[in-house]
Amino acid sequence: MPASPSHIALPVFAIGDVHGMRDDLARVLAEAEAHDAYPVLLGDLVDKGPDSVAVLRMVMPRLASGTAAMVRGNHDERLLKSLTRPDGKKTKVLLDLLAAPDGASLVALTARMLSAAPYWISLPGHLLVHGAFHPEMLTCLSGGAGPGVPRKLMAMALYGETDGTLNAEGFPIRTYRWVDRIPQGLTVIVGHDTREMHEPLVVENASGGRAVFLDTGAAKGGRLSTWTIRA
Ligand SMILES: [Mn+2]
Repeated sequence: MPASPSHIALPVFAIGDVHGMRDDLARVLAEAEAHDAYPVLLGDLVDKGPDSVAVLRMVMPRLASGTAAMVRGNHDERLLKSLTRPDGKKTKVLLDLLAAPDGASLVALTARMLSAAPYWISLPGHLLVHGAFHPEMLTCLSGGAGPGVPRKLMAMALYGETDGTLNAEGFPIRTYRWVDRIPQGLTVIVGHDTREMHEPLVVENASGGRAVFLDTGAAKGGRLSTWTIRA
């Protein structure tokens, strides 16, 4: 398994998809601090909820100082694209950022933060990724960050696993065959999919690998959940 990012110390507080829920994020960051735990956000910081800009303001200094980490979600990726392609579509979050008194610097700092965000983070016995796991994430020399991450793994990390078909609303149908490919002894923690409201869903496969679905529907009528990885 690739080495863990050296600045991340256990215990870790994995934090599900925040989706602009500023007050919920403030609460769980305070909880992490009270437990002396290191916060790792599972991605999708923005969109849906009331204040994505406040969420970015809360997360940025922590990431910059190395006192928190994040993996990249599809909503973060979409925002990054809208920040770095001036001729592209302006998302609501980009317009909100630009409307702030310090808009220009906020845009630059957000772009820097999101472009540095890895696609997954490996910790002892755990892998944290927004969408879905692929076994090659365990041996990929990129360690989950930077331009060396293969496209296939990027897509799994950001969007999860799909079977190429669409549902009645035109969205790709998500599949979970990847859960069966988690090796024994590994716990994969993902966001992205609201499998259960309120409490994380834990699924164990036949080999003893585990998936934890941590998105419990913050900004979608559920709550923001955390999962503690102990030393
Ligand atoms: Mn997502």
